[in-house]
Amino acid sequence: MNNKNVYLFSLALLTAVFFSCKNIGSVAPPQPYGAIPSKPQLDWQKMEYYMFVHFGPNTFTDMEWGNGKEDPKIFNPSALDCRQWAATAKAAGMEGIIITAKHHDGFCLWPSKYSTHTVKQSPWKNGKGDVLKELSAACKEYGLKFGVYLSPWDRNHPAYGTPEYNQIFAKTLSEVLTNYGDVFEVWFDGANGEGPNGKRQEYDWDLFRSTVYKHQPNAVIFSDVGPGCRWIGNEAGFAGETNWSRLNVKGFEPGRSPALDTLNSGNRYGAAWVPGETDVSVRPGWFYSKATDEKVKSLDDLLGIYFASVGRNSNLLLNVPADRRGLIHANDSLRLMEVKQALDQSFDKNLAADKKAISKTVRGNSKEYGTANLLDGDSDSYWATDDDVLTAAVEIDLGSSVDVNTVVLQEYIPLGQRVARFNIEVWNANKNVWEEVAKATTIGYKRIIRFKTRKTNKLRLNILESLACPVLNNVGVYHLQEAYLPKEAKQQVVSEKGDLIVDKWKVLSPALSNAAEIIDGKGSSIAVSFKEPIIIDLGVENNFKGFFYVPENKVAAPNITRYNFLVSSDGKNWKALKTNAMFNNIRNNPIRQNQVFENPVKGRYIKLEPLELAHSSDKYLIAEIGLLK
Ligand code: FUL
Repeated sequence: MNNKNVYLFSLALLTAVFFSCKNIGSVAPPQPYGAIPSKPQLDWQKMEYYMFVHFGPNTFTDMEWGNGKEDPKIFNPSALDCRQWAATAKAAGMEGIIITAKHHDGFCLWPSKYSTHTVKQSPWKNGKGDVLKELSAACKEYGLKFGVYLSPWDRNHPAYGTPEYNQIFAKTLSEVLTNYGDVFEVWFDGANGEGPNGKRQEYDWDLFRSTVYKHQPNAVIFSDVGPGCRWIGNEAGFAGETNWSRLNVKGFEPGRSPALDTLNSGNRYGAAWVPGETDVSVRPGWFYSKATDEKVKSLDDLLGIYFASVGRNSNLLLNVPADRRGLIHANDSLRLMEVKQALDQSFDKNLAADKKAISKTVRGNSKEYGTANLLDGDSDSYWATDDDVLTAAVEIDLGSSVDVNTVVLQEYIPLGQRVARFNIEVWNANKNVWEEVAKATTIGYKRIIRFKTRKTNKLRLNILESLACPVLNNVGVYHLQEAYLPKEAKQQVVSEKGDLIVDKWKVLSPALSNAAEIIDGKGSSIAVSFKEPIIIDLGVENNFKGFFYVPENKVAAPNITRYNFLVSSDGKNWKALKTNAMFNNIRNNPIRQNQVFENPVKGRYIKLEPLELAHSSDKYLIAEIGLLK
């Protein structure tokens, strides 16, 4: 070998040694822990916030649940423009739109071959319109994902309640899933009531699910129990403080789900990955009604919902109903823009970005898993500890003393959800001590923790309990405006403009000492024996056009679902104004129910007889009853 060759040979040798050493030194990544998300579930989780649009015959009848007997002629939006919906969703910072392609009334927003109760039978666009076509095109144009809600419960279809209906529903699904491009989520409503022939359907869920995957293998299927994502257990907009993305689904079906608090919190050791989705409406009901134009949720309420859903490891599906014109009403879109602005202001500046994070526990002492990964804005790089290290601390040096009140944490969920308990401390430089400002349980894909504003130059995250070595990909530190911090809970006010004054009223039944509370205008409820009706003496004859019932504001509480309502002039002879009537969707969305009679009535005594409760019990709950002027 000449000198040059010796030189080259040594170089090659050195390089080989260098690379093999690096291999020896390289540290294996953590193994996945428990159930983990599929690729579509991961992509779905990153969407975080998207729009629900309830639209259909109910928009034109002010109903929450249509009975399927509505004349399709009532469906006639005067200025339908799905591009306006898409533009609104986009400007609101949302990632997609899910449309009620078919609600419980059975009406199809596309010209389905398998039904005679569709847009084709409506006067809209002379029966040539197709809302799904317009919306899917608009979503594409605005870079939004498109999703569909389909209710298997069909109060119109003549085959409903027979085995044949399952086949029809599968074909209906196929139409929706093959004609409008990619569908990111298929939303199966678990509600199951009687159809036109008085029978309930035994759903063939296996058939429905396989039909979805056949046509849209990447779709995430929503239902009470997944398999793609699960209902969060309420329609009020909050995930559990503890929220695991795992769930035990064996033995359950949509409509036959685990307990609501299980849906709300998931199962710590659940066998399947079924992350939560929080669905809630921007208005009190799911469908548009002029009566709720002034009842669009406040910015405070919506931020509360955002932090209790996206901030608690859940996606947020916010319903913004289209109105009778076929447009999103200005009151709703303005509020959405306020929310967007508040979120932008809040998360514009990460005080930890490019600052320093330090931990004594880094996996294999390797840079690959170092704390810098927490602050680099890259969701695929993460900090992890050694397999046997289940508690750990990370200190964030903010460089100088600044106001802080919010911390965003994210686990690297491709490897599962692990952290079960943690706290956050800030450094008190005057006292030379760490002080706890917040503690919580799960993190998951994203956790946002807000606390009272503190001035500090250092924060510490302590992982206090983890089911396997913690693996986090992001820590953000923020200073939100005081207005965006948590508020004290407000007392529920239940009276409204248009209610009759209760001055001379007397509760004759139930004979309970606290019975007067049901006409005091406050939200707290009393429990009444199922056998006892509500009877009220108005003192004098009154004219009224309807009544309202305020239930206990808790999902599946023993509120009244079916009732009779009667009126009398003498308290002896009663006339029924509503017989075996239903409070629609009161189980899942227990809000004030206004019931209007066919014609205005006159009377001095009113009676509400409960016939069925949302939850079997010998007592029912009532917060308030009153009359509509
Ligand atoms: C519920 C339905 O009964 C409501 O009408 C609404 O569509 C809500 C999103 O799901 O189960």
